[in-house]
Amino acid sequence: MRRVASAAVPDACSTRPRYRHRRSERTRGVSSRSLSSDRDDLVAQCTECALPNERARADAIARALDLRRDGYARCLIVGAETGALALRIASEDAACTALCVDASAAQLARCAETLGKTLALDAGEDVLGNARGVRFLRCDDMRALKPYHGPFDGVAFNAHLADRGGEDEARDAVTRAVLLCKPGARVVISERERGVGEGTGDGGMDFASIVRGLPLARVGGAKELGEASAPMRADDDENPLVFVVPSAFEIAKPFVLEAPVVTGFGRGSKQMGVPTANLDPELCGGEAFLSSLPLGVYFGWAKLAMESSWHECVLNVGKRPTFVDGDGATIEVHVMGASDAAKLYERDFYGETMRVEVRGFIRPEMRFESLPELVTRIRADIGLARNALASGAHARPSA
Ligand code: ADP
Ligand code: RBF
Ligand code: MG
Repeated sequence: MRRVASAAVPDACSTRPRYRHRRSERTRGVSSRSLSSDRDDLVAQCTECALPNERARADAIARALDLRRDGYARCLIVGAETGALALRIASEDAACTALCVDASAAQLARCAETLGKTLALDAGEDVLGNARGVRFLRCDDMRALKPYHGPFDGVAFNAHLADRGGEDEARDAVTRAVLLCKPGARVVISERERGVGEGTGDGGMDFASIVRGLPLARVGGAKELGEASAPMRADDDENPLVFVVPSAFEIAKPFVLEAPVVTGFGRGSKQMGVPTANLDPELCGGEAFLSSLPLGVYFGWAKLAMESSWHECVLNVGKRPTFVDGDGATIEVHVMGASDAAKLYERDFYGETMRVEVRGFIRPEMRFESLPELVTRIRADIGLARNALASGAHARPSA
């Protein structure tokens, strides 16, 4: 049923019971037909649609983002709310810019209005807060965010994840954000207090299970992939969950893969410019071993049985969700030359045995919207692998 703004406005939104509402003079008589979603409709009907503790939460998030650590920083705010967080970042961190995304255009407009009003803009500055380095983007799927929107030094999930769906959607959104981050970036998750009215709070989400397998380390915690962790809640307004994106992840137990090179899908060299030697999965420890590994991108050292020296490599252990080519797990190793231009092998080596010493994890496997996006990301993975291997922490095997 469509509601019009002249209908009775309830004291509280049906979806956001903790929010306080007051009918706006501005929106009286405006038909919801001119608004693009139910959420917009709700936002447009009230002028004081704010959580009582939004300001305290914004302060806690801004502290946790620690954006000033390198002087200049760019951050992503997911969930505009009524603008307290954007305002905090725009007004206090002069060297920080933010991209603020929300599914609701009306919510973004509310946020922009807060910025415009509260910053007491000088003549010439525009009311959308753009002059203060905050940009707005309506977006209800994090996949719409492209690499050129980042890379980010910080991402804040601002009371947003629980509203948007279940744990799978939350994991997808966090994964997407992590992929747009620079190494060292902070990822901060803050949800509304749990259990106060239907549709509010983090709905019982366990963020430990949502971030498991993602390249994220709890700030101050161990830097190890898949570390066992107690359930984590994100619904304490003044204590959001804080993670850091490591440049590469330590893995608890480095492992070795050794198997003959088999033919793959014929795509790596020709379509992507990244040849991948596919190792026979049957001979790589079998299904039980492969299914115990987090699917994703790893780095390490590789060599053919007949070679005497080891080469840097990146590998994907996964099911290639970007393509429809069956969902069996494959192990694909791209052996890196001294530079991208220098070709390491001028030949194919199908049937030869390759040994890979896997040293670290870079990121989980993702479905990309297009082949160029996947290739761009693989190039970034190669750069991260080079840095990690050059750091000296992962010495070249001796023999
Ligand atoms: P396929 O789909 O059959 O795996 P690719 O297009 O992925 O074919 O190319 C991979 C093949 O290219 C490898 O099996 C190997 O024989 C050869 N190759 C040449 N240089 C490299 C390299 N640097 N890394 C991986 N494979 C390479
Ligand atoms: N395929 C995906 O669908 N998603 C990925 O995130 C992904 N990451 C990869 C990362 C690296 C470093 C490499 C070498 C491959 C990756 N692939 C990924 C696999 C890719 O789709 C595959 O190599 C080609 O389709 C050729 O089979
Ligand atoms: Mg291949």
